[in-house]
Amino acid sequence: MKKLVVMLLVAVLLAGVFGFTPVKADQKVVIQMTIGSTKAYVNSKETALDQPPVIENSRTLVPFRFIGEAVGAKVDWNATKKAVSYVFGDLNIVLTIGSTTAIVNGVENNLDVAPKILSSGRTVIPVRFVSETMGATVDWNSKTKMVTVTVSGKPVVKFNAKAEYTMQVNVGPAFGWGMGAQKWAHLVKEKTGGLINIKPYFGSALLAGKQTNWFQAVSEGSIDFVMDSTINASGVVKSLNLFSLPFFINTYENVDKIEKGESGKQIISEMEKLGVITVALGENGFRELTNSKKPITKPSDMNGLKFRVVGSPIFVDIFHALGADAVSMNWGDAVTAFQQGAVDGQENPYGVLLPVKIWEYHKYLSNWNYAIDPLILGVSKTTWDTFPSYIKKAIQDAAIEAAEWEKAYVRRGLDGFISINILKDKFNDVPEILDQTGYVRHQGVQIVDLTPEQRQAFIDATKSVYDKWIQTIGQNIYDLAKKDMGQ
Ligand code: X2X
Repeated sequence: MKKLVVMLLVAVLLAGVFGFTPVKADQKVVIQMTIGSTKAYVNSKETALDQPPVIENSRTLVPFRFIGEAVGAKVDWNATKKAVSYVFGDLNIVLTIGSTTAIVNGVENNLDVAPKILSSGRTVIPVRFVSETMGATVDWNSKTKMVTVTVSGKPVVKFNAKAEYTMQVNVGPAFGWGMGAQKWAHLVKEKTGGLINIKPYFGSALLAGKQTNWFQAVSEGSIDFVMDSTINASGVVKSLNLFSLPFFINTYENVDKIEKGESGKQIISEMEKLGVITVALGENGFRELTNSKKPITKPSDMNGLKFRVVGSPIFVDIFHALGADAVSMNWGDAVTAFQQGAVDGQENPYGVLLPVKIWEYHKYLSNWNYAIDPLILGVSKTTWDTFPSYIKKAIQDAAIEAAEWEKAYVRRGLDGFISINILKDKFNDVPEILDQTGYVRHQGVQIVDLTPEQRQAFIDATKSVYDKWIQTIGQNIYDLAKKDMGQ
């Protein structure tokens, strides 16, 4: 009886303070708050805040206790640690004053803005992070400066991770690309407190070496993660052939502009519709031409030579347009073909030429930068949809970091000092070989740098490829890419 009276009293008190009855985790709740206003609404019922919401670093901060209790979470304040905690269903969120690290079920998440104690003496926290982590949606009306949090009423379900998640990688672990894949897996593990364990399968081991099958496997969900080339997916995602259009994207600035631009966004959203979520982009690199027969300075030098290309039809068209013979082959078979002289040449970036020791097979290299292949750091949508938002965030943050390192690693020495400085300043990494071109030359390879006139002859010879392939890529994507590059 006494207990009941106390409980009733508490309920009355709460209702008095907050003007509403706290809700349960499985109820639908709509909370509206406006910047600078102490009037808030919970399911249309007006209530007073003792501290109005504020904006900092483009993020809305709201009183910590109010939002937690309005959503229906249990809220706690630890004065010693200066930490706010929310318990909502199976979820446990801890935010610390002044810290941009939030801990969600033991997993670290980065915040754009740290919780703080305002001059009013009230603690405020980033509303979007807390609400979205609890599964609510957040709307921001920039006109009225009102933020609306809608809790859907879906109960929070504890996340059960698989013991192992698979990752497709076409090359081996010693390539910059392979090291990038390991870095991504490692960072995901670290950022998720060991919960998400990704195992890279090198050499397309899960695809029996058939590198051009990865997109299909990832989109179907038979492989969870991928760090692989756009070339190997371009048979399915036709717009990816943009990167293989001969002599179209000829500088690192241009590839960066496309990746960040509208054309890049469209290609990524096309892949998402097909079931592959791109969380970051790495790079294989500008593909250069090598062979065992002679220096190549003009298209006619390629007559009668047979080149190994990837099993992506645009490459066969390009080599035929240049008057050469081309044979499609998986990477797994290519090195044997170089060894046995079954082909005279091939094309691949420095990031592949060095670890494969191309000088053991080919003594001639032409720097012609004719195509580039970004690497997609992707997740199967089937797998992605099983992750709570805080896990998704950890996976994406890890991918962005791994891709930045990988891109700088494969570009090092090929873009002046830009990438060398990124490696050194951001990653405290000084690789042994900094001058990749010089290193290959030092191994006895004769390197041709095409003059602008020589390059023009290759461009002229491959014009016919444009007529056919712009249709396949999509005129719209092609036009957007030109715009992105400022052409
Ligand atoms: O097969 C190739 O040439 C490689 C390693 O560059 C790709 O996977 C596209």
